Amino acid sequence: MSESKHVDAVIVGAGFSGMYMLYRLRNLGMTSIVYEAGSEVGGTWYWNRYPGARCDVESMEYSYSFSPELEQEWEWTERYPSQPEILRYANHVADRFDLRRDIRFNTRVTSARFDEEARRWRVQTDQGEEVTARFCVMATGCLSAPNQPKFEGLDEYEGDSYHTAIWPHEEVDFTGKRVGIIGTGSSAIQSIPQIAKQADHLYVFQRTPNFSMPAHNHDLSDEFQRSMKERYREHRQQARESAFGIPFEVTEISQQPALEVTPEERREELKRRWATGGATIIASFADVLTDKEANDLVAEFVRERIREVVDDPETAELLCPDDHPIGTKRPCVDIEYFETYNRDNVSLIGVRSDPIERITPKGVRTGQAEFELDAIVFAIGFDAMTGALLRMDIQGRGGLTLKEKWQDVPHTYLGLTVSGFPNMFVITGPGSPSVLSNMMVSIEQHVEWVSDCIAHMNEHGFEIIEASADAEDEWVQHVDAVGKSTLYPLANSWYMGANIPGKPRVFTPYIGGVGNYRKTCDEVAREGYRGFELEPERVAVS
Ligand code: NA7
Repeated sequence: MSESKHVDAVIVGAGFSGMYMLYRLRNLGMTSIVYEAGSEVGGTWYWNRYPGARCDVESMEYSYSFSPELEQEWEWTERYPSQPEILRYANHVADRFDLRRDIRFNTRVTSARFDEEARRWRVQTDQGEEVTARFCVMATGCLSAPNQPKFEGLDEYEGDSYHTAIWPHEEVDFTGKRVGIIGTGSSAIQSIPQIAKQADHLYVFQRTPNFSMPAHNHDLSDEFQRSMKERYREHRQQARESAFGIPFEVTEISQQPALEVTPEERREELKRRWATGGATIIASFADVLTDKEANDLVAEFVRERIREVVDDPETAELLCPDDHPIGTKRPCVDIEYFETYNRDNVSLIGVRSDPIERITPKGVRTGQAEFELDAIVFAIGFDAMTGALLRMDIQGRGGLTLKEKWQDVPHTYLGLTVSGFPNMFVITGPGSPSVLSNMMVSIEQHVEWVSDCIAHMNEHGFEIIEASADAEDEWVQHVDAVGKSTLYPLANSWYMGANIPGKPRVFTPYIGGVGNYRKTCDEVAREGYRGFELEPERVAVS
């Protein structure tokens, strides 16, 4: 092991969070090292290169706002940006702000331990590097620890297998192949129409059907971009103050309860939202996410659309979601997903009634049938929100590990900090709006809050900041109470940790709204970092 080096901050991850954190800390005159497991920047958009991968937030919203020059000069091409375009953007940002010189690629952080005596984090990597740092910023992403397939017999499978979240860099050609895809979450819903166009036959193994709305994706006209750029500042401000990090003019969250309008008015509104495309239908009435009756009306409208599009009534019924309120699992946004089931070369296999028993050398076996496949695509999601953090050995005061601390509930204060883990920050951590929002807006808010906090500490001679246990408990209770006031806990979703066996069942993100959350964070800072303990620098004794 080489002699350990010291920096002001270690940042784990070079996605949009890590890159901006590096930029901000550099502006404070601080030294940082960013460790990145991938060979390039981009995080989520570096790994998830499966066919059809695309963001479900519109491109002109899903971008950094911190640099007016960047936002004016960058040209987006489509309403919803494709993965290659977002990755190009991430690379452009890295070049434009000369970020790469502080990023160590192909390097995974294995452990981060707080040395109480030295008041430093000791960080180790899988490349044998060790570095000490005053601050440790976890910019590890919410959907970055893939859920690994655990099917019996997988080792003996003779065909090719892929995971949507670890897609190869070279092109995968399914031409002439019998392909199986397991899962019907967002990744599958985006890739199925694309794979179906190539494969000889595509078998979709669906356990739980999902709600999906048409993207109505299209090229962006120069005129639209120009007019948007003229009012970008105001637009961004609206996004920051909104519920989901998307400007009101785009989401238009209705203030009206669904049952307070006539059935005709309700239908008109739902039709209008459906025609607009994207997940806006969830915001069609004020109570869609809080009142089951209101939710049922919207859900039934979407089921009707599925029955309208899919020719075979049995397939259509199997595709109709029935086990969770609409919006309580991340709504999917698709391009011709349901239409794809009208192709002759696509078969939907319901594995809720007839579960997958094992993978055989030749394919997939359910209780009732065997499917011979040349390739299997696992679109089975992620150990979301806490997975990427818990696969590192993170130790705070007294050797307490984050795994122990989060055994029952992922305790955080504001989703940003953890009591017992001084000078460690988590970007878009559990207990913050993160995945319930436009991630770019939440990332910028967190990074700015953290860098302002560090600037405050430097200015006032504080060496250590740590969330108090009381403030943390109060926050955890608040996140839980707000979650329970909605329909979200009714779904077996990855928001609830329900997709990973043994994971605690708690509603992990904060649904209080991006704008309200920002106000709380700003208040905390204004009140001298309420709920935090700040320790001054130690005076050297000669
Ligand atoms: P998701 O949304 O977690 O979807 C995973 C899918 O895989 C889902 O349909 C699961 O069915 C299915 N799955 C998982 N394990 C199995 C097994 N063992 N057998 C059959 N089916 C299985 O992940 P995505 O990658 O699609 O999307 C994650 C987020 O990324 C998305 O919400 C966007 O925000 C971006 P289940 O529902 O558990 O029955």
